[in-house]
Amino acid sequence: PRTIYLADYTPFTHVVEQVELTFRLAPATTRVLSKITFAPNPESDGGTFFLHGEALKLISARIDGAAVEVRPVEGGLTCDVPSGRFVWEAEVEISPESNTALEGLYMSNGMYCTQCEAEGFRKITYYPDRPDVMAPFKVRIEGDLPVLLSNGNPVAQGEGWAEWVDPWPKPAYLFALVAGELVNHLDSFTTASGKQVELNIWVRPGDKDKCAFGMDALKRSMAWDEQVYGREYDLDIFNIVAVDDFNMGAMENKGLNIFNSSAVLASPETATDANFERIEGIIAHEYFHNWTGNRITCRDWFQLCLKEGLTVFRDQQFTGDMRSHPVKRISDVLELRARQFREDNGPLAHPVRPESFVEINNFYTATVYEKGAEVIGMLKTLVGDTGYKAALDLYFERHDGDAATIEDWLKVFEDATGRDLSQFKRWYSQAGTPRVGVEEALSDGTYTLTLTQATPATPGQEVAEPLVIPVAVGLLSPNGDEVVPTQVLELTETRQEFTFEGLGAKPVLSILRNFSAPVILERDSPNAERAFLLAHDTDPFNRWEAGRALAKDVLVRMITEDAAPAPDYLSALNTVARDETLDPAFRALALGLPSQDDLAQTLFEARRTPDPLAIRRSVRALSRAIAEHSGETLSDLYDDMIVPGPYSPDAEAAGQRALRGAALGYLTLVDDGTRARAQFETADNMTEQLGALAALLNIDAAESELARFRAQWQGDRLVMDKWFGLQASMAPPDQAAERAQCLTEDSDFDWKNPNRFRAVIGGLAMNAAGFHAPTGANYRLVGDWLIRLDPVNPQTTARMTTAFQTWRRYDADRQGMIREVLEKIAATEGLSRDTTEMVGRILA
Ligand code: HT7
Ligand code: ZN
Repeated sequence: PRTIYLADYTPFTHVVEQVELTFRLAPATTRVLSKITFAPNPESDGGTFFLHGEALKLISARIDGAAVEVRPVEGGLTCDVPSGRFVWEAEVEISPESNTALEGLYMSNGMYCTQCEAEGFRKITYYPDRPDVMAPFKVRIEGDLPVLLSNGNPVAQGEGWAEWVDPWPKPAYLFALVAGELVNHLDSFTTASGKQVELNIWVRPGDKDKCAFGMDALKRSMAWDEQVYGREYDLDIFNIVAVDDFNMGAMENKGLNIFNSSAVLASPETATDANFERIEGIIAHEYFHNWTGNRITCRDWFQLCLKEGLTVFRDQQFTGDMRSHPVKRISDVLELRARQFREDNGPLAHPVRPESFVEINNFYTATVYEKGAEVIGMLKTLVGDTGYKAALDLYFERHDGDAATIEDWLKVFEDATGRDLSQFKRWYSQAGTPRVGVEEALSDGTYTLTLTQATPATPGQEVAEPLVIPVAVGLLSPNGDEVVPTQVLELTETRQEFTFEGLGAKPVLSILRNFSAPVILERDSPNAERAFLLAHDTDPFNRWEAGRALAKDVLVRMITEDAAPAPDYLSALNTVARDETLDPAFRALALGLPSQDDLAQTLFEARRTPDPLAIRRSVRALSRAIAEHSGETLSDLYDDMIVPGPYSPDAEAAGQRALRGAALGYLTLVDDGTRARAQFETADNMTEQLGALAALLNIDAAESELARFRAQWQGDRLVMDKWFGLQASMAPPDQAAERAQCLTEDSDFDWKNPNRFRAVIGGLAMNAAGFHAPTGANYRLVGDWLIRLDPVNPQTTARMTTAFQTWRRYDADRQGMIREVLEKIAATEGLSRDTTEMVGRILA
C-alpha cells in the first residue's frame, strides 16, 4: 500500500463553487446524481484533474452538458477538463445494503445513514474528497421513508422527497444523509443573538424515552460555547440521529450529527452514571466541532489534531464546568495513561501531528485526540487564561471558513501573546512520553530544584530534542502549610535549576500539579512523603496521585517480593475514605487501585517481565486486605451513601453512587456477596444493578444474576452489550477462553455489529490476566475473530489489533504465541489496507 506524506501536500487543481446532489434511495441500487461547479484554483500550480471514487458504478458523466470520456485510475478517475469554470455532472449507482464497512452510505436496521470522515464520501460519488476543498451543498433525497435528513436547513419537502441547503462551505467529510422510520424528541434553543434553533434527536420509535438527557446536554453545550468561547450556532436546525451500527462514538456532520446509539440514548434503568457522563461529553464534543472542525477545518488529514485535540480540550473544560474539575482531571489522566501512554511507549507511537500514513483511519488515536488536548492545555498554562482567550478569539476571526494548519494555530498564539513558540512546536512533531527527573537540595535557606528531561526513542525517531514542559509546583512546610503556592516552572533544557529563597526547613515538594504536562515523573520519593501529600496537599490532583503512587509501590513489592500489603498504606487509604471534607467522587477515585495493565507497564519499565497472573493475584490480595482493614469504614460508606429520592444523573448523586459502588466492590470480597445480591434485587437504576453484578462476577458468584439480567434485558441491545462485555472482561483467567468461546457462540452475538464485537472481543482483550492466560488460547481467539471481521469491517478490525500492541512486554512464550497470531493475520489473503498497516507497525 502507498504511504502518504505531509511533506507532499499540494492544493487541489480546482475550487468547488457549488455541489448539488440527488439521492434516489434503494437498498441495493441507490442512484446518486451530482452536479458540481468547478473553477481553476488560483493557489494551484495546475496538474491533472482527479476525482476520488471507490466502489462506484458509473452510469454517466458529463461536462458542461456533453458526455465526457473518463479514465479510471487508482482510487478514482481523471478526464480532460476545460481551462475555465465548468459543470461536472455524474450519475453513479451504489449498494447501501451491502456496505458492511459502515463507511459511505450504508444501512442499519432498515435505515439509511452515512459516515464520511475521513474518506467515505468517495464511496458515494466522484469528488475531490479532501478536507481543503470546501463548498456549499444542496441535497435532494427521494425515498419512500418518512424521515429524510441532510445537512443545513430544510428548504422543501413532499411525499417521498426532501431538499436541504447547507449554506456554509464544508468539506465532503462533513456530508451526511439519514433516511428512515424515525421519531424525534423535539426542543429548541434561542441563541445569544435571539435566533431560534429547532433541535431534534431522531431515534427508532422504541427509544424515544431515552433522549431527554441527551437533549439537555445539547442545550447546555450550546449555552456553554456561547458563554465561554463566544460561539453561536449558525443554522436554523440541529439534528442528532442515533444509529446502532457505527464504527466510533459519533460524528459531527454539519447540522446533522450522527451518533452511535450508545453515545446518546440513556434512561436511569438502562444507562449507568458513567454512560450518562460519556453521553454528555460526546454530545458536547460533537456540538463544539461546529466551530472547531466545521467552520474552521483541517487543510489535510495530518492536521487532524487541529480539530480533535482542540475539541477534546473544549469538551474536557465543559465537563469540568458541569461537574468537578479535579475529578475530571483525574479521570482524564487515568484515561491518558491507560491509552495514550500505552501507545506512546510502544510500536504504534507517533507524533500528535503524524508525518506519514497509509490509512488515515488508523490515526484517530489517543495520541492525536488526548495528547493533542494535553498540548493545548500546556499552551493555555504557558500563556495564561487571558492569552488563551485572545488567541482563540483571533483564531476564530482570522480563520473562519478556512482549512487550516497547526502552523496557523500556533501563529495566532504568537501574534496574540508575543511568545515565540518555535520550541513548543516540537510537541506536535516528536512522539514518545518525556521522562522528567527531579533532584532537590537545601542550602542556607535556598531550596534548589533540578529538573531533567529525556524522551525515549520511538519508531522512526531516534533522537529527541528538549521540549517546553510547564511544570506546576508548590512547596509545603513539614507541618502541612503551603509555603510556596502553585507556580509554573518552564523546563526548556535537558537539565535546569530552579531556586526558591527563604526556606527554613526542607519543604515537601508537590510537583506536576494538576498534571501540568503529559510526562512521566521519574522520582522515587519516600512513602512517608507520599502519605504526607495524600493527607495535606492543597492540589487535589496531586493528593490523588500520591495515593496512587503509594498503591503502586505496595503492589509492586507484593508482586516482586511477595511482600504483605503495607499497613501504612491501608491506614492512609482508610483515612481518605472517611474524610468527609472530600468529595465522594474524589474518594471513589482514591479507592481505585492501579489497573493490571498499568502495573504490567510499570514492571516492564523497571526491566522486569510482568506476569499477568501474579499481578492479578496481588491486586486481589491487596483488595481483600483493604476490605478487611477498612471493613467498618466501607460498611459505613455503603450505608451512608444511599442517594435518596428518584434517580438523577447529576454529578453529586453520581459521586455518591460511585463511592458506594467502590465500597460494595471491596465488601463483596468479604461478605460472600450478601450486599451485592440484595442490591441487585432492589436496584432501580443500571448503575446499581450493574455495579452489583460486577461485584458478584468478581467473586465468580453471579450465575443466577447473569441469567436474570439477561431475561430482563434481552430486548435492549445496549444493555445486552454490557452483559456480554462484563463477562468477557471479568472471567477468571482459567475460564476466560471457555467463557469467551461460549459468548461468541451465543445466539445474540451479532458480530457484525461493532458495539457487540467490541463488547466481547474487546472485553476479552481488556481482561488482562484472562487475555494473557498461559495457553495463548485467547490470543488465537482474538486473532481469528479479527481475521473474520476484516473483510466485513476493516476499520473496526484495525482498531482492535491494538490489543496486541504491548506484546513485547511479556515473556518469550507469550511473545512467541502473539507473534504467531500477528503473522497469521498479516498473511491473510486480501487483508485490508487498514489492518495490514496496523499489524505491520505492531510487528516492526
Ligand atoms: N470526527 C469524528 C471522527 C471519525 C469517525 C466517527 C465515526 C465513525 C467513523 C469515524 N472516523 C473518524 C468523531 C469525532 O472525533 O468527533
Ligand atoms: Zn472529534
